[in-house]
Amino acid sequence: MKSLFAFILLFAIGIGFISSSGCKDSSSPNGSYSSSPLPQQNPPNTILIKSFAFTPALDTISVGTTITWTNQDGAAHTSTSNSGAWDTGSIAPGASKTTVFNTAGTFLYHCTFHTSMTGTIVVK
Ligand SMILES: [Cu+2]
Repeated sequence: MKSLFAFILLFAIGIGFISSSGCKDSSSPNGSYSSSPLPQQNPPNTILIKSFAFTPALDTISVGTTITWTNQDGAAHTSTSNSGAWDTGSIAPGASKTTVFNTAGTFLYHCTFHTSMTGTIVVK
């Protein structure tokens, strides 16, 4: 599942690269074109749990976004809202869980097993 996702991401980046190259070739002679922002290492709707940390620790998403929590650690973790808005329960090493954010706001969360692990989701 994880490798499939990485494949799709790389594929999407590849398509973007090819199409932007094509645009550049066929654009006006002055060569002015807007460059696209650098791709992030992982999509903003996926939060990696790695080395006892949430990455990105601060994520800004749109209302209705589904966040996938992917645990790449050797230990189980949770994503638990400080206000009780959600609780994934234990996410085993290598496993993923999802949470849908349908309410705008700023949400702080933590791991119930390791309370020093914290993160923030901003839903706009
Ligand atoms: Cu944890």
